[in-house]
Amino acid sequence: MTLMMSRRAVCAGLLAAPLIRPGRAAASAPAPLTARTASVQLAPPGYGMTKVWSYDGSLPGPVLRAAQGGRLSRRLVNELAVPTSVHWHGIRIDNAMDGVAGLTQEAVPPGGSFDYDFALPDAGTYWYHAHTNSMEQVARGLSGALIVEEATPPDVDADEILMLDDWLIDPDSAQFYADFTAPMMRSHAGRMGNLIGVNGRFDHRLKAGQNARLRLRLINAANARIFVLRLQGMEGWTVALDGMPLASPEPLVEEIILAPAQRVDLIVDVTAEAGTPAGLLYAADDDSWQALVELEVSGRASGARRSAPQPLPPNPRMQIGGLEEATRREMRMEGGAMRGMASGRFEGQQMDFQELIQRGQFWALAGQVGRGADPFARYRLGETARITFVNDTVFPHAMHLHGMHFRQLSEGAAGPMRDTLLVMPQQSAEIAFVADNPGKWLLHCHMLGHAASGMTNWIEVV
Ligand SMILES: [Cu+2]
Repeated sequence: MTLMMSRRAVCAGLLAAPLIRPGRAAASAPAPLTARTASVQLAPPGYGMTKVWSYDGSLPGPVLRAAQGGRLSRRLVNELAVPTSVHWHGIRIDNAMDGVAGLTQEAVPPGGSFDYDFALPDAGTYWYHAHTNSMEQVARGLSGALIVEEATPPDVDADEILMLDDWLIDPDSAQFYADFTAPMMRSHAGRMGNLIGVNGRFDHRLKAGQNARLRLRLINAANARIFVLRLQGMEGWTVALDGMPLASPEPLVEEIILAPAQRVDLIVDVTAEAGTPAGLLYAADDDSWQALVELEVSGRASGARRSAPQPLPPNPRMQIGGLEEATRREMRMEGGAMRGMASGRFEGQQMDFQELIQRGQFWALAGQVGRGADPFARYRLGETARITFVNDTVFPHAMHLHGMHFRQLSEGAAGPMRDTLLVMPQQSAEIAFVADNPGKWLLHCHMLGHAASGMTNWIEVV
């Protein structure tokens, strides 16, 4: 089922209002961030409005901006009819502020509020989203961008946030398909949308002149979709992944693969001449390349391209020492359609796959189905940890660690620092991180239907 898309008409925008927060805690009550219902024109003109769950009435929620080294302070006000909480994805955060209902805080009941207030050690592109029944709440719209600004930002003509998402909408009613527990989706690749868009719009557009230099901050906010992307009429570099700067900008020569929850910061130059096609393309389900963001090129920003960009300034604590002495553990990923598993531990009991399916569970991480009473591992504060994900399923999974960034180890070399790693079917991937943030941290698949049906575990740093 697909929605007919029309790019002709441009309807009223739902632009997220930038919000500048001072770099220190306010003495008075923090500014509210209100979770509430709203109606937005998500589908193309001709379709009705869609009822969404929003932050502050917009989809995505407002862009939150703050300076590196400062604090973010927001009062979540819950005007929804269900409990909720906010996770600040990728922030190396105080554990009490991590927003995981049932692990780091109690969910905020309808009519309740919760004050989030935390330090921002790292500059970069982050995002925030619901972490109570996140499978449904994120799909209904509860997410937004969180930008932590460098003291000296790179020299660009424009800094654009591109929040990629997809929505599963009934074309007759323009409302979300409300079966969020559909076993077919949970046991396969997850809830895929039939409407794809950026910043809450199916026809998000940019404008620039030839030779303009843009910083593009891509955020994959989709429940399950892995975006495969290509630039058209632009050339450039990857400068950061999951918020963390690369040691040196990497020329963009291949497709960009962005798994759910991952971010990539690009610095690109517009090479297209005025009036020629440009923008960001994505690989559609039928393998054709489709426009995701159209860039309208008019005039020239300058007579020639600039020289290659400098790396972004590094964030603190990006070194991972002690790899040889590190504790090594293996996390086997099991279950799902076409493979299944013999058994797993769910709510304290060992169950075979059929029993698990009857309880709506399809996946296991290290034999554990869903978050158990005991963590996958306990680490001493400051120790270096190594975990090998062994994907024994026929689906890719985007593994996300809360509270700390890691590096992937391959053939002895440590890759870029990330918080979410795509582990392909029948493959293994080893990560290493310094357990330098005390508390209880979720380690889960960010295909949210998988997380809700077994692929959620946790670690503890003490
Ligand atoms: Cu998964």
